[in-house]
Amino acid sequence: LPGEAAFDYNTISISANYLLERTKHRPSIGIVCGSGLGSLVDHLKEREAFPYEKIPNFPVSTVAGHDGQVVFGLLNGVPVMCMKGRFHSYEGYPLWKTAMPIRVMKLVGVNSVIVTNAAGGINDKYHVGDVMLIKDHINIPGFAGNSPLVGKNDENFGPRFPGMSNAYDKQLRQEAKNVVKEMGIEESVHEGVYVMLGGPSYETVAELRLLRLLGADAVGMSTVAEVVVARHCGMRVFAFSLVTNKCIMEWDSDEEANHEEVIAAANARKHHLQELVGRMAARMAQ
Ligand code: R1P
Repeated sequence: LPGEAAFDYNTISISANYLLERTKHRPSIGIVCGSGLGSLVDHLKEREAFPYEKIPNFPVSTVAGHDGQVVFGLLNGVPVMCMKGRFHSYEGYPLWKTAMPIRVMKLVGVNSVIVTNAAGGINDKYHVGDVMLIKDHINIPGFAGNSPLVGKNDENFGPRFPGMSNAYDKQLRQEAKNVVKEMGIEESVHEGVYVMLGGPSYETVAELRLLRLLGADAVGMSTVAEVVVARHCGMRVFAFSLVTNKCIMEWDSDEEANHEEVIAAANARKHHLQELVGRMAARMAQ
């Protein structure tokens, strides 16, 4: 329920301990897979998967393209903990619950996260299949007092008033630009600002024009709550959006955004993204 109080440290420890007792891996890197991006973690070695339904206190995934498993394994030899399926507030979850897996990651021992999403491209230089390294976000639900940190602050995780001006680690963004160069995909990679809306309806043309005026380059319905919670508990964050559709910025267009095109675009780019994530995980582990 939207007003429900966030789980406390002990309740989240129960979820983390369930996993720690069952996996041999001890990852310091967490990965959140966006819509259609679950295949990012399909090639892990020594893979161990735990369905969300089995993990105590865990929410369940209800959206197509989000499987619903915590997956541990080795990515380029680096132990990682992955959310193959994320939660969104439009599924009926309060924001703290959509971001709760980040706290579970923290208690498992994760200190850096890679957060991915499928997003609509607002910036007219962006094309379907492009990647946007996220350099900042605009937290629209936060403007109205809807934050995953609302409620009693748990000092075990972090301070009452966490800073957000360096939410997207500068050094990791620089590393990502180096990786992108090595991969030879600079032409289709940008750096920009992600804006979060509640969804689940896609944006109107007037809303998209407003978001463009505000300085947003890509729009989606996730990521920000996870990043706020990760920063609150002191994790380093690297995040990117895959542009899965171009936002319709003109009135009376015959086109309309749909989730099928989002999944298809994600699927088409999965190999590049697997490589990007793999190379970043290797660098983040150093
Ligand atoms: C819309 O097609 C869905 O795709 C994106 C939006 O946020 C929305 O949930 O999913 P992820 O942000 O989980 O990638």
